[in-house]
Amino acid sequence: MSDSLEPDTPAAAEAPDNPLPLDNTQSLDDLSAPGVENTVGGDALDEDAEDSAAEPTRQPVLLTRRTLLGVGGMIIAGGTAFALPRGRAAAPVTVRNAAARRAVMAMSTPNPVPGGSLDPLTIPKYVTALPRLGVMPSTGSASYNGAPVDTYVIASRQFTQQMLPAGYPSTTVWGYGAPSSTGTFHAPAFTIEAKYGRPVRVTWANQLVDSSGRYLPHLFTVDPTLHWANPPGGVSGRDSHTTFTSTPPPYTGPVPLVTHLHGAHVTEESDGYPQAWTLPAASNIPAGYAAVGTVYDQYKAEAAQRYGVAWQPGSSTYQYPNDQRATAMWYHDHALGMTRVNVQSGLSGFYLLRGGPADLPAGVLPSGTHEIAMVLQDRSFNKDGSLFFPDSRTFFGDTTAGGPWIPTTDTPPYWNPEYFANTVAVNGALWPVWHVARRRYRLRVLNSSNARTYLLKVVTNPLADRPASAALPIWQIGSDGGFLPAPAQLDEAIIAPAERADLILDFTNVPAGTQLYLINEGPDEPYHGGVPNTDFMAADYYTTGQVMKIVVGNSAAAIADASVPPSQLSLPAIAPLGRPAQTFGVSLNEIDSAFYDGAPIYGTLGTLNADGTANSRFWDDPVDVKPVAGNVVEFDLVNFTVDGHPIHIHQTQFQVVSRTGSDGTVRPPQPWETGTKDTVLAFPGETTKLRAYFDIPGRYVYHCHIIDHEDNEMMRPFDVLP
Ligand SMILES: [Cu+2]
Repeated sequence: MSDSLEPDTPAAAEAPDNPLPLDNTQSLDDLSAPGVENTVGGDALDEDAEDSAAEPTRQPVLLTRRTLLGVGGMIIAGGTAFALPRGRAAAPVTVRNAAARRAVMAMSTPNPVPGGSLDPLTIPKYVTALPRLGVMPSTGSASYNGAPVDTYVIASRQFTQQMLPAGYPSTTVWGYGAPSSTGTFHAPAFTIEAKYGRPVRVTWANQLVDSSGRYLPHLFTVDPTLHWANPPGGVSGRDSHTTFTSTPPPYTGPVPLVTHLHGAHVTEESDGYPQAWTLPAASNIPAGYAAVGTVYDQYKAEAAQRYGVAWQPGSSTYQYPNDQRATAMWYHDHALGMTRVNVQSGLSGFYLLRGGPADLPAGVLPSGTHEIAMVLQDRSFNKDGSLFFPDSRTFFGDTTAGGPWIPTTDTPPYWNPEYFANTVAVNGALWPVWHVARRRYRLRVLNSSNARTYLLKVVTNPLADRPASAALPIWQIGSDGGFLPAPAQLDEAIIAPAERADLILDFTNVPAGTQLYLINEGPDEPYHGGVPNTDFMAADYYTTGQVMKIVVGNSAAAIADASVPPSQLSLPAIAPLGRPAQTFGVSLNEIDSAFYDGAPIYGTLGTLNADGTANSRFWDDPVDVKPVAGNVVEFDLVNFTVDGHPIHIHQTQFQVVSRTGSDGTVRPPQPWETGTKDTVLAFPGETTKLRAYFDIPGRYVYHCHIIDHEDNEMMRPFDVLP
């Protein structure tokens, strides 16, 4: 299906240069040339040269979450509610003692995270040209309140795609596309291009059926012991937690889907509520199964009343007003208890909103072929090309192998607390190579990974010890909710799951022929802040520590670039939200098994008691967050766990006010967090303060965007009151 993708340049038949042994063809002198004035720390580059020449395989071996679970883990187990002194859970899980760390650094070897049967170290890197995601075709227009609306029909289907390099087997994925044009099906999906002030209406169709119209089972192992969509529960038991008398097999029935547009300002029936799912309109849905989620019919009626649309079986028609700041949103599946497996299968794509008062005039930023959307996803593979996903909790390594599980213990048999894969795909291609000209580019980056936070840096040597020296600054000009108030010049862009980063890379003064690498210094575990190899072990240098190669055009011809240099950009102002009329305290909690020491069995978003202790709340507990429409609302997210959690709130784009450490130190938001956001990293032991404004009454959700957490109780509904 990738034939409709145009590579950024003709598939540059470049020799594989898997950096084993080290690819160090680029002369460091080239980058010390006067042209690269923004290079950070020229002397540090020399350090890298020494490092890479002397001991190119050096990599610290720190203990990871996998080996240290329980050291700083939650103490409470079993019960459905718990209380814990503030800060007690914040003990670091990683080795912070520099001497101890250096002592083990000599043991360096490639250390990919476990995955499928295909060894990631054998996959050649930088042989596939970076795919450019196409534009999702519209089906035309309709009228709403006398004004035009762009219409789309977008289906979810199963198909094969070349994710591994040419010569390897293709991969069966799920993805979105336009049924009128089968070449548009791709994982990640083609981009919806939306215009400010012009609504978009999408009919989202679940077409996970075979050629005979019979439903397709999931690509991955679905755990029926979570609080999940549960179609076999029927109308009375859907969207519930089932009680089992023996450990059930995985669910292999028809798959519920519901699409959420992440970041959208939208009415409730079009938000993709986790219980608004539908099964495909398959010919063989088993008798007694619920075909739709609990609120599907209610929202179907609301959509008919509000927008005059009639939902057909197996689909939902949503309308997006596009009355918010220009930004990069993204659409993905959000079905209750199944989001992690549905998104890992490939169901995500960009939605770019342009124009309006919060956009820049045409020509100011690089555009057209010089603006490129990049979806980052970690994936593991089997030798037959299939995607790997854990089929047992045993994979996580923190329990007795093989169980016992629910109902003998409290531990789900298949769900894993966080999924980290061992390769990095950009726009569906593993470790691509991006050919650029000597000019500026605008990168719209989305982290659509299950649990992985990326710390992106441009370097000359992909195996340089971490933290590596940046060879080129990254200018971040926007985040989740649109442009920042001012450009931020960074060595490293930090992008948590579901976050977006609007970046400018300027190759104008980089010598032709230069080879650069986009690396990832984030951890192969949840990111809880800090410095690579001091506070956590950086991702494996040989696999998930690398993202993409960048080759700067060897043509001497200068390419006309009329875009404004990032340091001179003037970005649209953001009015700060005023004093809050309501405040909500939210506790972030992780509950461990009573049977397996330090083994998490779910996370929760709870309330705070007057004494600062936490109460877990579960998906179906009564709603306790009730902002009134028109109010500015403050959230205090108090993280009682050992992990950083990217917390996402629907309907709104909020402002990050501050983070308060367990020692009482208050920090302002990072420069790249000073715009409006819909997802924020809440670090361990800290209180993250947000201000949000809601103006659409209805039921929405807030949740952790480590989607493995979200799927297992770390999500709550909230009600915006009229
Ligand atoms: Cu989480």
